[in-house]
Amino acid sequence: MSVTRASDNDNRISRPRGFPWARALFLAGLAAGGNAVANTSNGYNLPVGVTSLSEAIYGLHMEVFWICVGIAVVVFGAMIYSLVKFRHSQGAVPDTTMLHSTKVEIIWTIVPVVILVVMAVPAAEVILKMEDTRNSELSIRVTGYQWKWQYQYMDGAEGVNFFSTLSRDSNFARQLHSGIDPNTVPNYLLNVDKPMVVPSGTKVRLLLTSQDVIHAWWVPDFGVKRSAIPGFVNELWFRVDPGKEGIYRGQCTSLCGRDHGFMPVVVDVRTPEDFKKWVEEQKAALKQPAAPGDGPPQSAQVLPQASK
Ligand SMILES: [Cu+2]
Repeated sequence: MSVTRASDNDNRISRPRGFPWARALFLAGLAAGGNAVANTSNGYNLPVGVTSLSEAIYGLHMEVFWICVGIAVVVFGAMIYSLVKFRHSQGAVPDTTMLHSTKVEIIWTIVPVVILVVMAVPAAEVILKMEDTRNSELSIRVTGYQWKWQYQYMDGAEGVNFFSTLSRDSNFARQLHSGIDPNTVPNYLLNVDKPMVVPSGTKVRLLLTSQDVIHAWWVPDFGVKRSAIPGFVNELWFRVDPGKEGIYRGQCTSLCGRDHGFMPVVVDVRTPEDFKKWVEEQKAALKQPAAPGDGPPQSAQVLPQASK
């Protein structure tokens, strides 16, 4: 009942929107073979991503970036102009009339306050949006283990439950003295046996926790990253834009032990119709009676002991 499709969907990589040069850099990156990460980053900036959240974060980032550029131009412009125009060799005499000028002090207090408020308002809006997990249409419980992820579906996909571990080819290649060149392994250390499958255009809520140490679930293209902490349930949400179906990759981003680098996150985004089909396949597989001597069906997976 293998449903792993990660490798045959790899050509569905989203491209960056926006400036033509960003696209050119992205394509140059592909041509240079730097296609290890299927994301929308051009390598020089944050990825725009494929969710409304990631787009809002990117927009905020660029807004603040341009404000900083404006400040730099004004400050360094005034500085360089003063250095050149009033240099000692031109007979410049220090002007002492502006010492303790109340007018100047008021201006250089008010201007930064206005700039900070201008930045704080959109930042607060984005943060509130990120935290708003209400009205989600699909919830998935995500549990971190040393060193794998477990995905337990709720709502319409209740009962679907599986582990997602590093793909076998990456796992072979990573062993000491394996003799396998990692460059020959597609999506080396960024591929799993069973990716999380979610529908596009749907508000998906993840409930994150952990069974051992602190892990963190991160998919840059979704604009989400959150810690999975034992004894706590953290929430995050994302809604992938319709038309952006494909494979998206991320990693555990909390230093969680020896194999921290070997528990990637892979999300397979499908259209709602394809997702429904996938859920039905999974549920049908759950109902299949186990062959004699087969042990428990795969659905009734026993939680693994954390390996030492
Ligand atoms: Cu981890």
